[in-house]
Amino acid sequence: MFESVSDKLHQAKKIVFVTGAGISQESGIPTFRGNDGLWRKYDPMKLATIDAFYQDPKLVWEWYEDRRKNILAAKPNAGHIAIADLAKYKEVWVLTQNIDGLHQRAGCKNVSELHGSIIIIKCTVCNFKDKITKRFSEIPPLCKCGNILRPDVVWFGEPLPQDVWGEAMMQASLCDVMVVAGTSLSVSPANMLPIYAKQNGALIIEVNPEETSMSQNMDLSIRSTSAKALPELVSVIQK
Ligand code: BJW
Ligand code: ZN
Repeated sequence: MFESVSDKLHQAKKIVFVTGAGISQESGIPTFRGNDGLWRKYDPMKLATIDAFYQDPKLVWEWYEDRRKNILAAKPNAGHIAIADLAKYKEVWVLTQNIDGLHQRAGCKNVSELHGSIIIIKCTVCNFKDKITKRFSEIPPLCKCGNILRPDVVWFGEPLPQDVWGEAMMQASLCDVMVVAGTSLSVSPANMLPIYAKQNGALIIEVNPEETSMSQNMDLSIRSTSAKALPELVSVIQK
């Protein structure tokens, strides 16, 4: 799959992965778009905006509690593990749109969570923020200060955490190779990252069973799943 770019992969000093829901699909976590995607069943504007949250916090929280249960029971797959293995002997950075924490659970250290984390819960009013894995007995859960808690994720119309986005732009601009895996690249500003990498002359590889809006701009498109393709990418570098 990757033989045509093996020299560039070997020479690369910094490899950045931009990942999306597709990389966790083989861990049993549904994607958003496409035939089996969450947005086929649910309206994003009723679940993934701050207005929707304040309009019906119970509905939004029930959706998140279901997803938290599934995500906390899920395990990293061969795609997550391959990236973590590569990081043992190459400079690797992961810029993920995922909120599931599976890259970190696979052992990856340099992970920027562009859209936050479903495991971190924060208060809508005070500074409370903590990792909480237990199920909440009351929905919506309340903070000690009396206000509603929310998952520390980025909803539509909300800015990405400034420090995380700053780091992501820098990593994308400095890499020699960018691997874009399991994302439709339909959400901004994350979909700008391959453009920053390209502007810096990086080699850009896409791993996705389907074509995306940026496939034409890729140096190589691998039409396969990430759990199949990413271990192969790592073995080409190891040879
Ligand atoms: C596989 C596979 C396998 C399958 N192996 N591959 C008009 C109105 C309002 C807003 C906007 C607008 N136009 C543009 C915007 C901006 C908006 C946006 O981009 N909207 C577009 C949808 C149009 N963006 C935002 O609002 C962002 N914020 C922002 O811009 O702030 C600006 C601002 C500045 C200052 C002040 C205020 C604001 C925030 C975006 C937040 C996105 N949030 C979500 C939910 C997170 C929480 C949660 O999960 O509950 O993030 S939406 C959802 O989409 C989630 C994902 O991270 C994100 C990206 O999806 P992803 O990962 O690409 O998944 P899919 O499903 O799209 O694709 C999966 C891919 O995998 C497919 O290609 C498959 O083929 C592939 N695949 N199996 C490999 N096994
Ligand atoms: Zn509070």
